[in-house]
Amino acid sequence: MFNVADHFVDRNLELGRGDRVALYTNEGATTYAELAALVNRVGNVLLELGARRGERVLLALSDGVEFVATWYAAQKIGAVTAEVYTFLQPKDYRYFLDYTGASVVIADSVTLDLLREAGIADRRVLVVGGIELRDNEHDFAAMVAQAPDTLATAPTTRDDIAIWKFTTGSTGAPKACVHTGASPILSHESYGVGVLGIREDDIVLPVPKLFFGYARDLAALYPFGVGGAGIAFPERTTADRIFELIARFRPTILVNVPTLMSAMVAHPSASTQDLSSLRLCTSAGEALPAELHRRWDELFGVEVVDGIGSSEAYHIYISNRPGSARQGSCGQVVPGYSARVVGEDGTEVPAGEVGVLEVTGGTVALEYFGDKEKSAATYRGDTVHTGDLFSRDADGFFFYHGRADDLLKSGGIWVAPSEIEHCLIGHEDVVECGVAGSEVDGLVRLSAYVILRDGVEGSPELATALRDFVRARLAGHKTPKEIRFVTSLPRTTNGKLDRRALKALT
Ligand code: 3SK
Repeated sequence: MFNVADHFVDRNLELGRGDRVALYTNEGATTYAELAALVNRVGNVLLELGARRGERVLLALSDGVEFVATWYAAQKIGAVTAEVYTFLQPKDYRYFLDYTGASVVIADSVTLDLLREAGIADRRVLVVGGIELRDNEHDFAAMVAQAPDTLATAPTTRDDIAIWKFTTGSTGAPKACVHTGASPILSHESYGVGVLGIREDDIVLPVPKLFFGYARDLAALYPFGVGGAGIAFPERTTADRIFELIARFRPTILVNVPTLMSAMVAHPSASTQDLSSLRLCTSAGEALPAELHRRWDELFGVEVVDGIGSSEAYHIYISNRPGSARQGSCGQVVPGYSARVVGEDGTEVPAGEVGVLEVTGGTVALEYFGDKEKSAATYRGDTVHTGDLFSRDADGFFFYHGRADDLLKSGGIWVAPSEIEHCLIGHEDVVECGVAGSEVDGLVRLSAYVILRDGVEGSPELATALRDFVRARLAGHKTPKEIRFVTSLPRTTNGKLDRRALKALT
């Protein structure tokens, strides 16, 4: 028998860790004993509502103890967890309701009205947060209070489908990468313990929300695998909020993304913040520009462990190692994985040459649910064809060169927009940027969309200075023709730059 909830929650009770804190939230601390009992109660409620082994349970829920307990409860009854962003439009929720076919949905005050608008009268909805309910809706607190706090684990195996992880959908509708329960357990061992050295005294603060697997696993699975703790907070993440949470909870690991790292570095109070509780900060989701990494090191002195992962491969498969991180590189292959950089003919290219990355490992998804063609093009057994352009040096360090399908031809030569973005972010006034190409008279014209540091005004002079900055550092054809100053950039629900939406702006 093999069950994710047994492994990450109940095992802590068997190991005598019942009184240790598993989760910190705005409401206080939850111990492993309290969490295990809550998981059992919620599991009984899910069964009462009709959720069954092998069926999807859809979580449209803000971060907090209810999210974590419901996620594990669904695992414990052998259901399949599928979680979505809480700030979607009704039409997006409609898509996820249809695609998952979930008969039980968990909602809260943020998502309930949007789900109602999407149409959930035919589903059973468990609602967190004391809201006036309709016939098919059930109050989480009331049902949980009357449910038994013991629950037998469903007799699942390593090969049972347990987790759906959604792709970000920047190129088409989001698809679910279908994973068995073995994926988080293998990734916890290889990346959580093997690379980060996660341990019992760690407290993990995630910057992205828990619906994003990168954050959920690092804050609510991998610490639990060693008796450590995570932090979950429902508010939108800002640099201010992260500084406040660091001061309040004194976390040891910050699970970060480059956009928030940039916002933290550019924050007016950055130089006076006390980040001394942190032993490391992970970066993933997008490539970390070397210049941002350098500025972070200079300002905060908290070691950054940059890596690359994906929903297709479950989690991070290439990463720097604490103590030997290289700025500008995503690091080396995580134990348990192998990676090849291949050319168009599918054979490995020599060190230093750019090709497409293929990753092999035991956590690679079985398929994209409902998409045979895309699955066949992406997965071959335990290998995933990532579509990411990489080179590898003689020491086995990998360097990101953008996505193969993002390349633009400027001046007749292929250009990766991410290279220009990483260059621009090196300018002291730039906090975030995105580069897109549009066709003008059959030629590609590069436009850079730039968010400036607080207090700096966009002007024609600054635009010229930014173009000169790029021209001085990269080949001439990589200099954007125009610079547009903006206050926000289109992002996918996982916070990645939405290149399709950016292109639509040009
Ligand atoms: O970057 C991603 O898409 C990702 C997805 C799942 C787990 C980890 C990461 C970094």
